[in-house]
Amino acid sequence: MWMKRSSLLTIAGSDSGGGAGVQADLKTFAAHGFHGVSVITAVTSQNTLGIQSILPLDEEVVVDQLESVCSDFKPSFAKTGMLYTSETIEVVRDCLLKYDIPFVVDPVMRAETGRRLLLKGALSTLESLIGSASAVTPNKFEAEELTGITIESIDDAREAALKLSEMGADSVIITGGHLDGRDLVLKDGVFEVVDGGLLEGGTHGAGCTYSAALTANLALGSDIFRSARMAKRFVSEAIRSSRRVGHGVAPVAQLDRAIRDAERYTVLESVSHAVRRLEECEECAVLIPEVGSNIAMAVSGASRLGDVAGVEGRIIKLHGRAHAVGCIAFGATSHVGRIVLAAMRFDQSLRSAMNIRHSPAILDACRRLNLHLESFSREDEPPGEQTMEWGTAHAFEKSREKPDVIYDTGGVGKEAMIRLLGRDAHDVVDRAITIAKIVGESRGGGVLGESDP
Ligand code: PXL
Repeated sequence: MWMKRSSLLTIAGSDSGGGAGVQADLKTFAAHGFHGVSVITAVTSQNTLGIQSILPLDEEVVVDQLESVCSDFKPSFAKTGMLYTSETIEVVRDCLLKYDIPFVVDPVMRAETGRRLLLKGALSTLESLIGSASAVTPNKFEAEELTGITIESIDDAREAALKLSEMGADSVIITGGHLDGRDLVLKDGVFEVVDGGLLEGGTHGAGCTYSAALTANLALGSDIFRSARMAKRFVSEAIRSSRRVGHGVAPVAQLDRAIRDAERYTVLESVSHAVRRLEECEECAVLIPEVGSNIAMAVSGASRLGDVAGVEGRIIKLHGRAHAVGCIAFGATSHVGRIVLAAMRFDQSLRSAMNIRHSPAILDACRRLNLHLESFSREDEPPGEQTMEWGTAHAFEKSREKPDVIYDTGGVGKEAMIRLLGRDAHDVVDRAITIAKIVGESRGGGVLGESDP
């Protein structure tokens, strides 16, 4: 019976912290649309602060797992990570050759903390596994240990890659976290450098994620050069999306492109709808400050302004109504976008904000709604800071509970301002509309003009 091979196999250690190893590989396979199967070689007890213990599993248990998955799923590709002992490497090699499964070797040797993930005496057995691999993906340190060549330049990396290909691997990629972010790919004597630059973000699990993404792209039928470019793009995004989930190094976050695109669409819809409600609200013009207003909302895990949607060209007051000047787009507001990004550093669920006019009546309405208000003074701002980031962070640091409203009373040439925070754009605009109605009622039901007290 012909069967499409749609699963991928990882043979690696378990990382209880969910950042590297089997966990990273399975998430990466899933993000590429594959069913992932796994053979665990060792159980590491670890968190974002480091590895507390390592328990290698007996080779018999490794063989049992290999037989279970290879005999049924017929994985189209496999990848290896932490193998730890010579005995494990040998049984893994035998099984992959027996079932004729092409594989990528990520020659995992040490954790970031320096702890060994491959026993000293196992290096030469690992070399024999590399000899049968479709691709081997060492970082600079692993390539140095495997070849004895010190790598300080891309030319050194070329020499090391040639030596690794002489071991028998079809292709070699020396990954560039330590080579100014460049990866060097070699196949059949042809080199390609994949640029990337050094990225900001947590990197725990980046090596595993890279080699798993490479494996997925090879399984999808791309050649090694394209697979290397795609894997680089995937891991870069995973590093940028990393979150500080523990007290130490942030693990990378593998995001399914379709899910991410769907979330971006939902955010745009949410901001659009909120803006429409604001424009339709008769009382809301009172909320628009001289400098204009904006409503921003970020995707979950946002870390840059490109992840925050808002109104291009702001919301202004026109013919007694709030009026959006431009379209809703990501990266459209740096002012309110920075407030959202700063708030998310304290509470990831606070993904939306709107700046509104400062007035005693509006502050009073916020208090009547039992919102938690916090303020900052521009005079306290240290030189060289971005006001929105500093002011928001300062308010959170001062506050004993999560602030719903952050305001300041202005400064030289700076309009005083109130910022409403919320979970999403609907949440924020609900509050804005309620505040505007309260202010309107307290003025005797009339629509407010410029002279709100
Ligand atoms: O990133 C290398 C790696 C691979 N596999 C496991 C790990 C680590 C790093 O800590 O724990 C299980």
